[in-house]
Amino acid sequence: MALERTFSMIKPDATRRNLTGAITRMLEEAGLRVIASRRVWMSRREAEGFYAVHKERPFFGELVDSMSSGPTIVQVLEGENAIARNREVMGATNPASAAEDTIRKVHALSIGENSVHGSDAPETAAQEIKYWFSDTEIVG
Ligand code: IDP
Repeated sequence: MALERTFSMIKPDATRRNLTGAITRMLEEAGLRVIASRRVWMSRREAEGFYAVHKERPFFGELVDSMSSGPTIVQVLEGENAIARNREVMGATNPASAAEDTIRKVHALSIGENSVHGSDAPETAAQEIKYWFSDTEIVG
């Protein structure tokens, strides 16, 4: 399969606990290459825009609060089958159900503070990359 790109975030619960390196290493060991990376403290408005698809969900307010509570690392990852591979190494949304050795099993605190985000499909990956990065910031 050709190289694919996906969008990833290391969330504030993880940067607060100084896990940026540990999580990036797990992504790299899964065969993913960081081809763009930036540290941002997103505003509530940016978090609301990024997660607009969830705006009717009961946890939306909590999600926006948490994502704007501290620094996030936004990244573009590249690799074979990168979208599925990233979802696999992230583990299930709820860390209690995540498989052994996944990022969420090892590091996440709860279903809300679950340490990482990863795009779930090619269309969302393209949209999410564009939300945070210009073409010149991505160096493959
Ligand atoms: P995903 O991040 O595994 O793709 P989604 O269902 O798309 O999961 O949810 C987006 C994010 O919203 C989750 O990563 C998590 O931070 C938060 N979230 C999802 N479900 C809940 C919940 O029941 N309570 C609190 N936060 C939640």
